[in-house]
Amino acid sequence: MANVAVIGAQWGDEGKGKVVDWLASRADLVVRFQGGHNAGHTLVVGNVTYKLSLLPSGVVRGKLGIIGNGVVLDPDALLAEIAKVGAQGLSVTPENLRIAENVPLILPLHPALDKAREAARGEDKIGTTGRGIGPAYEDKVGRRSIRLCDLAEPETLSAKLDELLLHHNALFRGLGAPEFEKQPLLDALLALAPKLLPFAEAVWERLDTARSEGKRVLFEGAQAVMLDVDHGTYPYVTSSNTVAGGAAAGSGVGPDAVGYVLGIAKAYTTRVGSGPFPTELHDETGRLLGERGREFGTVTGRPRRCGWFDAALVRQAVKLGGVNGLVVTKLDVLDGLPELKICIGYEVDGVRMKRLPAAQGAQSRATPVFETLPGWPGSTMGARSYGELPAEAVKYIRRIEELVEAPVVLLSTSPERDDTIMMK
Ligand code: 2SA
Ligand code: MG
Repeated sequence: MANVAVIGAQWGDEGKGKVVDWLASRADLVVRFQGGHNAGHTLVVGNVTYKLSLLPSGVVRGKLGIIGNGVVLDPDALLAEIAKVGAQGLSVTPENLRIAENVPLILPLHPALDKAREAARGEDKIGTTGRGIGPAYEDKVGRRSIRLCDLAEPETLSAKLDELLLHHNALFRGLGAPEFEKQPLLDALLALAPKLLPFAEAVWERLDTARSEGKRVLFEGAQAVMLDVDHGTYPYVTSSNTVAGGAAAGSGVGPDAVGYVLGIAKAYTTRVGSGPFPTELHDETGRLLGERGREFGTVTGRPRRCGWFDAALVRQAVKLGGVNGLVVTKLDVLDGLPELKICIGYEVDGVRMKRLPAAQGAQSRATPVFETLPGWPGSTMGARSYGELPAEAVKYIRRIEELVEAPVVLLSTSPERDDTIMMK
């Protein structure tokens, strides 16, 4: 089996956690390559539910978890998550978790700036998770980040903090928000050093060695292609590259290290936060999807917006993300609906388009062009074989395959790991 990358093919929360967990049993290492604790992966293992944000899902299955350099790491959030899963009986130590020494850190000033900016945007807010993800990536690209390895060099750390605060305090002053003092930040980071540095290493080297030994690597994406900073619904995106191409740069391997890209899509569409969502439903059906699908953010608890499956959007994600095969999740949420709509393209200012336009205004004016399919009676919940599916459900999946131009290789019919149907 080739090394697999798992990525979201919509706007996140497609059920990647379950699929990654399913694949983790076949891998030796599981690598997070972008995002941070804005991600929320729910894993149901027997009667234990793990809600992971930063930890690679593989640690739940006894695999080596790796946090790559493409992630932005909040040290307090990491230690809190380690303590939380520790209380559930899962011990996370440098034995089963390694962190790229060059990973940029999220400091308390990052969520403060994130929230101050969102407040200043008012109605136009992005709807971020408020975790400081965007400001932390800005500092990385602006060459100001404090990185994990800096904790081992107090003098470097001190000088870098001066530079960082020069930049940030000017922003805080502009936003009328409280400024940050250096000494408490420096003290906190030096206190974190002995807790974090034992996890730090050149993970690119470990991955290189692992690959030469024939070990299998699973790359675990967070968020989704339509939230990609380059290819998503900008500016309503997260600040990292969520496409599979990000796996290489975000962990320090060549592009050939990713052999197969698995895209995950819900049988309908959801989105949290602001931004365009052509197939969004503001009616009873939308509420029904949210209720049945328990559509609330894992991290922030925010209700998710719900709508019909957007095949034009997923097709775009398939192409941009390099998706080789698709997993469709939460099919059971559609059980019993009399008819189902699938978006096959958009109309923008009277012009038919097969893809979502790039410009912000045009995206917000894009109205969906629908095709209607019959629903199915009865339940697909927990189905474990193709034969258990109603004919209309099979037809729905087959039509999705045609429209998104990728095969549906797996179908997930409940949060339980074993309620999964292999389609090919
Ligand atoms: P940010 O915080 O800067 O990354 O926010 C920017 C946009 O990215 C969206 N975003 C997400 N969308 C869905 N799921 C995410 N993770 C959590 C989850 C969400 C939660 O898995 O449930 O708990 O609310 C996630 N993370 C970021 C975000 O909504 C903004 O649109
Ligand atoms: Mg999620």
